[in-house]
Amino acid sequence: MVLTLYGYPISTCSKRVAVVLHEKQVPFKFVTIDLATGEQKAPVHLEKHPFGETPYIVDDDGFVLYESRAIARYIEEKYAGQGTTLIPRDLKAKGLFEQAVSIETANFDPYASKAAQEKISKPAMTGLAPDEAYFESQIKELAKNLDVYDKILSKQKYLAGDEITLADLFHLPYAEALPYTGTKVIEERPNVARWLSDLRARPSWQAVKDGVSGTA
Ligand SMILES: N[C@@H](CCC(=O)N[C@@H](CS)C(=O)NCC(=O)O)C(=O)O
Repeated sequence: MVLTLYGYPISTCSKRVAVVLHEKQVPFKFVTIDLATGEQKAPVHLEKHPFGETPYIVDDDGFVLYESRAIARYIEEKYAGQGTTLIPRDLKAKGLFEQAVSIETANFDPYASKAAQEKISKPAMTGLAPDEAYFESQIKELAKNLDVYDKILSKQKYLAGDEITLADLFHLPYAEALPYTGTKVIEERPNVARWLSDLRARPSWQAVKDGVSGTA
């Protein structure tokens, strides 16, 4: 048996897990849960993910885990000696990694995800026009935070130092989506732009950015 990732090919959270599986060179099966028809709320999936969301994994021994960032950490620790090292082992480097993870969750994801959902997912899923004022309010907050990112990234290659970590990869799904909203918050900040262009060029991201598929 191999690890199975249950998700939706173009969903940001499924891509967040898949990019890590590629970095760690872990073969996986991919099972599509059709978000467009609400399949994630079917009892068979609620049994595994009680919040009725995607993604979740069923590991080769039957172990079930949901929440994309928790899955990413589990994969990194299970396959610590394989592929790219994505969580530092040294105490202080690990502290800086945890700091970077918190920055992504507190200062990037809430604004980037709401902006992308308003401008891209809402019209695509409901046919409703985006609320431009709401979109702009999210971009304004994000821009303030990205100014700080730009300073941090003027001194180091990645968010936790000079080595790539999960904290960097966690940004990729919404960083990829943002330019499609028409915003220039990334390209207007040279160090942020350099950092993301480096991450987006990685073979792991190239393999999943247009849609996740299994490798086993
Ligand atoms: N914090 C969760 C978020 C999960 C989530 O929002 N998943 C979305 C796809 S990106 C989903 O399944 N939406 C369908 C729904 O909520 O019904 C994670 O990172 O895994």
